[in-house]
Amino acid sequence: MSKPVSKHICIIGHGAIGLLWGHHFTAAGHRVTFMSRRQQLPPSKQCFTSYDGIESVNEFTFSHQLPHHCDFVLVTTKAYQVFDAISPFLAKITAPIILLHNGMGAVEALPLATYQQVMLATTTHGALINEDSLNHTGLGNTIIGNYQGLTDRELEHWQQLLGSALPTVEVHHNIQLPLLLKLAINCVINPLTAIHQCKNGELLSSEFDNQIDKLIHEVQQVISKLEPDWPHSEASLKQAILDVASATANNYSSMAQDVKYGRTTEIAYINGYLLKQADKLHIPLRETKKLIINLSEVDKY
Ligand code: KPL
Repeated sequence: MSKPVSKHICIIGHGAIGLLWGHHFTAAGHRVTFMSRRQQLPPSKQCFTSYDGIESVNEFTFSHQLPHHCDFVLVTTKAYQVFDAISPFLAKITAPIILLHNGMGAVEALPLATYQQVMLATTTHGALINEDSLNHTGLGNTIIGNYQGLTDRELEHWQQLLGSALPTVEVHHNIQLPLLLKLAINCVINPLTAIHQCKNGELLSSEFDNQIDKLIHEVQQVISKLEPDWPHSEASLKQAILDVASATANNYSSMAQDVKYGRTTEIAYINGYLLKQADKLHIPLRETKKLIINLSEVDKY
């Protein structure tokens, strides 16, 4: 197969997932500029340990400015940073934008122009920043879909480009479905592991069973009303959530880590998003509210 033509990719957000894509794009022959809001920009040479344990060093441009030309913009900040990270530049972005973060609701707040092409994405790849190196800790799959302005052909083009750098990549014709499934998983695993400061796998113990069932009931009530094509029952949703807890049993969820290190959590865009939708539908969510109060984040959304 012929090598894809080299692209210039702008990545906003140089956390673990942004760097993971950056290293894979560079290895696939593309040029990567990271936009950073840090006063002191990171060093251009960045170390990477692949999933197979192969170490390499890749060279990136870190900049405070949007590059003059780029082929697409990948946004990998936390959900609550999306607005501040992208809206100052939004009017200048003519390339397609891909938003890749946990939680939902960030894109709706962006002042997008009608001509702008926007994709939403979700990934199950795992990556960890370890001292000065980025480790690819779990192989996964990325799903992309249209938010506005892209045809199926264009989606397949971006699927091909992304997938040739970091496989596997799928296109979903109703991206809301995979995003809502990820939201449901995060609504259960993230706050429980954050409150109990435990690994994802510890949620498989029977002591959490009752609370997990109550949360799933609430999640299912809301999502099944939001999305007419939602394919899950409470039982299949529970299975999906327990499968992720078991596949990531030895990991601490992103929210457990955010709480541990005193960082803002994404709860406003995860359980908070669910609660906002439930309020609109007049569905009371007692367990979800308790979790939010417990994490003392209630007034952040
Ligand atoms: O997405 C996750 C996270 O940690 O944010 C998983 C691992 C799926 C747990 O909900």
